[in-house]
Amino acid sequence: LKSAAALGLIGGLGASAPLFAAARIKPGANAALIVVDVQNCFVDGGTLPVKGGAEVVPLINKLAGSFENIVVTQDWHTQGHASFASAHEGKKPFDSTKLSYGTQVLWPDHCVQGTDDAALHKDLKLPTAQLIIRKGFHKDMDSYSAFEEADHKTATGLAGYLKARGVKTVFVTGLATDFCVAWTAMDARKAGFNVYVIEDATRAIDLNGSLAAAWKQMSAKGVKRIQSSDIETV
Ligand code: VGL
Ligand code: ZN
Repeated sequence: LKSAAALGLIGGLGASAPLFAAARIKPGANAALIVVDVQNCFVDGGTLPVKGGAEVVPLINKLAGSFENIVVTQDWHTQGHASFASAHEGKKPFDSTKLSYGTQVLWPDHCVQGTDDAALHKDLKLPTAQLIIRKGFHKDMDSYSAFEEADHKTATGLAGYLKARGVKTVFVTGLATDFCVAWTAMDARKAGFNVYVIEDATRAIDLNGSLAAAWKQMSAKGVKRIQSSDIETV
């Protein structure tokens, strides 16, 4: 028989309290929260709404209090951008096409530079965020990832910025889980960071099974999947 101590029965825990709480993650000075594309375009009323997109806002606002380093991204397209179906004769939104760098899903016109649609969600409160990375601004190339554009060569500079500031671990949140969040998380691994995706602080587009595929690819690359309750709040 195990001792009462080994069973966790010491210390006056009430019957309803868990004997051992799961260890929570305390992000340190070398951790950064990356908030991906929480913009009007990706919530209801926007041009490419993600189901439940606005629900991530209060969670991200709360998580922000646990991080010294916060980076925000904005999808920031030119008018007539190559990722827009409207730029391709005979194509409809959610069709695909081949571009110089590979297959490109075609989207409704969205997140055009300087429009209200491309602005950050008005309830996002990240007063301590230090950097906003805008991406997808080359007319002929998309950039789901905050680290590399779709040719997998053109850097955004984010890896260098984070490394120069001593960041070793990133926690990725925002929209959409299966596109910009997933590509950002996988490229962060490629750049050598420890990477967590905080699942409940993301929402997905889920186009033809893209969400399940994204989790599979992320997991294969060593991206860890956690919930916001796994982070110690301050
Ligand atoms: C995104 C599709 C097109 C995203 C951006 O933020 O996940 N998805 N542009
Ligand atoms: Zn886009």
